Amino acid sequence: MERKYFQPEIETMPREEIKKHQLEKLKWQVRRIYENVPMYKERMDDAGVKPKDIKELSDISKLPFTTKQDLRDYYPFQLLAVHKRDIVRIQASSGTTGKQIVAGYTRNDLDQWSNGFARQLVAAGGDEKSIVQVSYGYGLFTGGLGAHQGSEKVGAMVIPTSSGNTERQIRFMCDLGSTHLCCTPSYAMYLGETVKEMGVKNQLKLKAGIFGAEPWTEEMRKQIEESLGIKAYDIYGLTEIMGPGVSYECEYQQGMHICEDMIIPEIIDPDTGEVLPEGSFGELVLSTITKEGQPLLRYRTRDLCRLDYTPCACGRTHVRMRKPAGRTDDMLIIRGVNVFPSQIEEVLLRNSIEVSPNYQIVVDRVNNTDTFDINVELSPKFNGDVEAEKKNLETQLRSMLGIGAKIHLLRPKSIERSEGKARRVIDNRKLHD
Ligand code: DLL
Repeated sequence: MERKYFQPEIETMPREEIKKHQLEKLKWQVRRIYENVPMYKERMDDAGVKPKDIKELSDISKLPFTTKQDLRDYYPFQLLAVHKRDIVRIQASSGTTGKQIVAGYTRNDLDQWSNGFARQLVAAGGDEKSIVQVSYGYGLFTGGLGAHQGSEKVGAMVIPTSSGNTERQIRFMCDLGSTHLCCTPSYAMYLGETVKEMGVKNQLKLKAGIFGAEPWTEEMRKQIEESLGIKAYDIYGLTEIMGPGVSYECEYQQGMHICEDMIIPEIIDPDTGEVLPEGSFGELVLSTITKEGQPLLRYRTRDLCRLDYTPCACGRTHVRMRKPAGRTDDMLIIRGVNVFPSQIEEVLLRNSIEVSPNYQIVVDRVNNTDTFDINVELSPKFNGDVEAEKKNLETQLRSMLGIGAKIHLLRPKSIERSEGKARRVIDNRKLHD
């Protein structure tokens, strides 16, 4: 019989029990952090809050926030709550701006993280007979090793191809009969494109894909599913908390279940820091309540989403987060208007017969005015009027964004493909600051 959950007793735990478990772990975590991490002790003292003040779950809002800047300021080991010798792995993220940040994991932390990913693989129909091709990059980025160790935990056969060397990837996929593919959605799009060119779609044994690490739209999901003949699942995570597996989709795909036995989520107003009522849209804040190595309290992810506490048909009781709509720091402000790359992607994918979803946004400032250009590839089948298509896209974008952008339609394959996270935005304004 097909396995439904990886850890049924945890994944379907009644909500009252989840809350009890969370309160117990939160008290434990706050106490040890206060005793072992000087930054937190100082901040809690400044805020006049002691570990004994955490009496119920809502007391979490008394605790100070943690930001990415803190991870930079206390780089590399000053936020560890254990001795360095207990750390068995370092993962890091460079980001597009700023200094490196690192995250240290104990053996137990790695085991828990593996459980997070394993829950996703099983939810995506995986089991010990599955053949999982991991095409996320291996190394300091958490995608490769996270998917790898989680799949091994399920007992699947893992093919650690990492990203790149696309035709060879696809040969392996056909020859070894990979059933599950793990990579970024942009790389999945590229793989789908190459499968088509190689004419090998009928040789694939793929059933499902586990894609994350960057925002992607429902339209992109449809294209990937179509090109590879699979069901595509969304997985979320971040280096600072744990890589892929912080949250994951079940077969109903109505948001990603957050591993609430390990993490307490909150939604705050990104401007005021105030906790918002259930169901509100805002910034996701995460507290790691079981992590030993580098636990974080109220970490501001910068990701914007909504939490959904309504029951899920899959039987899992852990809260679902809606697909992050963007990041507070990804948001572009162009001529005073807030623009998220995901809005542009949505328009392009709506027009997928005429254009491909490969695009790049270029923003600059000329004579104190922002310029806003979007390079888009025409689809290989396009045989219409280029000028008319350009006008059509410009009109749709104006109505979506509220400001005008200049569209440049390019020949197919002229924008560089991504093997990891796609780089969609080139903001030249920063260079002049
Ligand atoms: O991207 C971890 C990961 C690897 C997740 C593989 C999923 C799969 P970072 O490089 O630290 O870690 O980037 C974290 O990526 O704060 C989000 O802004 C974004 N992100 C991650 N997953 C998703 C997703 C990994 N499913 C940052 N949808 C996060 C939208 C995502 N954005």
